[in-house]
Amino acid sequence: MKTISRRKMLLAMSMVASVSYRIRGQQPPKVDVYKDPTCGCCSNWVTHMKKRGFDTTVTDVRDIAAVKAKYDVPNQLRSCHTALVGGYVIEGHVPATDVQRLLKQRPKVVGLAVPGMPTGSPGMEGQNGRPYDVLTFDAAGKTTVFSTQQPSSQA
Ligand SMILES: [Cu+2]
Repeated sequence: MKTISRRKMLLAMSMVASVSYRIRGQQPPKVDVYKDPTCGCCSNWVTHMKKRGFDTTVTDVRDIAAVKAKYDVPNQLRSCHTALVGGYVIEGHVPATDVQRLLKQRPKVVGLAVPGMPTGSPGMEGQNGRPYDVLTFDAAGKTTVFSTQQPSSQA
C-alpha cells in the first residue's frame, strides 16, 4: 500500500477546508467567542459582530489565559476575549470589517489582534480615543499592521 506523507496529507486537508469554506461562504461566518463571564466589553464586541451578520457563539471561561495559550496568542498582544473564525484567531476588539477582509484574503497568519482594549474600538466606544492598529500575528509573535482604525464614540 502506498503511504502518503504527512505534508501531502496536510495539504489535502487544507484544500478540502478551503473548498468547503467557499461553499459555506453563502452562510454567515461562525464565530466562537471565549470570554470571562464578568467581561462587559467582550459582550459589547459580540453585539458588534452579530449586528454585522456573524453567527456568534459565546463560551464563558474562568481561565481565559489558558485559551490564549492554546491558540498561540502572543503575550504582548493579549486583550480580553479570544474568538475563532474560519480557522483564524481573533484577539480582542477587532472590527468586523477587518475580520471580513481576513476571511476574504486568507493570509498565512494565526490571526488578528487589537492588543489591550483601546478606547474607541468596537465594544470599547468612548470619548477621547486615539487611532489604533489592528495587527496580524503568527505563532512566533511576529506582527504586521493589517489596518489602522479611527476611534469611535458610538457603537
Ligand atoms: Cu474588552
